[in-house]
Amino acid sequence: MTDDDKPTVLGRIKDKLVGTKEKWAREGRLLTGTAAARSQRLPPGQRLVKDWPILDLGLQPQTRPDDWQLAVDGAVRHPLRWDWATFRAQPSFEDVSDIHCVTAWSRFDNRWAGVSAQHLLALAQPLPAARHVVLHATDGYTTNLRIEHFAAPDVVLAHSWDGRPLTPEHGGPVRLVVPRFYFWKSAKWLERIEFLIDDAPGFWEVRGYHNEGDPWREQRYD
Ligand SMILES: Nc1nc2c(c(=O)[nH]1)N[C@H]1C(S)=C(S)[C@@H](COP(=O)(O)O)O[C@H]1N2
Ligand SMILES: [Mo]
Repeated sequence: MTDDDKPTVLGRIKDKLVGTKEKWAREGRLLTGTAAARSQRLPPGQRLVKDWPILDLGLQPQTRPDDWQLAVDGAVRHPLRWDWATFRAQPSFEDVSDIHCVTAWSRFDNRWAGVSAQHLLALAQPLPAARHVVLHATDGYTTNLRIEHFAAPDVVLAHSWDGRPLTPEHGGPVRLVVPRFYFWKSAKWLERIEFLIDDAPGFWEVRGYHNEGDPWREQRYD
């Protein structure tokens, strides 16, 4: 293949990894068949890790902060376009939360710093009819959330983890963090937040994964 063929982003992803994860969804792998109260810190079927695994489609964009932009558009009164300086000029927000990946690892006490989703919502002002959000990432990945879940007080557009800039492999310069759901909802390399009236399932949601992804209800697959 020559460079001129310009393979699409999704044509270069780890096909094997994607196939394996689709198979897990079909088989219902890891399901314990139990739900748990959120007061149980470790959701059913999860095991605690101390390191921080890296999971993605095999493309790790290396965007320098100076080249990064975030678009906020769709069903909003005030579309936004933030470059790095504008992003960093927003009120800063910190939150400590747990990670729960659908492949069964959980990691407690991650200290995120960035801009809160609530601040972004206050500026962008979604239209009353807007019910859904799609997160778009530089590697071609997408994932969807209901607007009220995006609006939760612990959702952060994170630029730092444990006091250090987010590394490229973990989604820097900016990733989303949505602690309430499995970690696939937390889009790395965030570049666009699209507000929608109708739902639009994302990369894993159209490949057998649950539309909502609540770990305590074991919403791994659809
Ligand atoms: N842009 C993008 N975001 C993504 C993914 C991805 O492939 N691309 N993978 C998701 C999945 S399945 C997980 S578990 C987490 C992994 O984040 P980490 O590599 O920082 O642990 O990122 C999520 N966000
Ligand atoms: Mo994941």
